[in-house]
Amino acid sequence: PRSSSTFYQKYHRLEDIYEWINRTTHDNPSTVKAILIGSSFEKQPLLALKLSMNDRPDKKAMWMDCGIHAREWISPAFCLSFVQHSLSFYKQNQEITHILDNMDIYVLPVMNPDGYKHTWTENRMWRKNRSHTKNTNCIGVDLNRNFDANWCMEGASRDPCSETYCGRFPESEPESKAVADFLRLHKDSIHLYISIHSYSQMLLFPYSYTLEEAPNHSDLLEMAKGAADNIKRYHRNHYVYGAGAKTIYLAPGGSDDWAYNLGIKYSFTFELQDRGRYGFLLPPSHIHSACSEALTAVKTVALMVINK
Ligand code: ING
Ligand code: ZN
Repeated sequence: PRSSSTFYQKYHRLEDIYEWINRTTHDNPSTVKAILIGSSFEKQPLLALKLSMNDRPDKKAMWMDCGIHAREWISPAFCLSFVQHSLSFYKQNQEITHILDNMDIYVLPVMNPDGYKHTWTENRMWRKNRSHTKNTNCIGVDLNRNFDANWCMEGASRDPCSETYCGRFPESEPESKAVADFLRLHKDSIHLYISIHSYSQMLLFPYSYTLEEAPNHSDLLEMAKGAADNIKRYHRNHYVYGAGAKTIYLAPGGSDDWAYNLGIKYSFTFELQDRGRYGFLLPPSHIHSACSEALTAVKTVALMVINK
């Protein structure tokens, strides 16, 4: 059960994550709400949690999604541990208390439930969602190429069999459409967007679809550097940071670039552990350190956004 301390040191199948969402809302009725933002291609619910500790008017908010890519298991594991940390250490830890007093936090633990389920039952290395395309036997769209940000240009593929297939049109997929719709609806309050991936230990920010610098590049660079410096200082681990296109590769249609262009000026993609030894197959014994580092990064940028 969720109460045992080892829950957050393991990976969990989809049904167990839904059960965890249910329990978390029931155990914290005044501070946590589940929001159904849509449903997946296979009709699994897309459930986000809203953490809100007070009714202060005009409060800022942040959005964090995990599990866009099915095989990146450390990502949903982090969303769960982040919510657990927030609820356990509110009024205990000064930083998380300051963040929650000044921000509502939306967390989508599994953005690609169909793909995630598939990695537990059929193919551990599946990346895309599980949608069907006419006239091909190939399945799935890369949800992080399906957003309307220079959609399907260099760095994505029009081939439905490719791992970076961009889909038939921007937001063609119910999973990306649900997130985009939610962000459009809440864009006036959401000041910080974070998407959690693995692996490679990188703190990335816009743009990934072009080599041009974002208008507030120096702000984003300072925030990512602050996060990487804190990870180095508190966890003795190394994270590379920078604009996506220059740091990793050109990739159009990504969620962070799209959120940025929507007006969410602090927008990040964090690539968690490791740097390639285990890759997507990060052993459960590494979950704790990977999540601690990611927590440090999220706290660092959230505190900086509150003070802007
Ligand atoms: N990396 C990301 C990917 O979708 C990325 C890199 C970040 C692309 C931001 C676009 C925008 O390829 C992984 N590991 O998925
Ligand atoms: Zn990914």
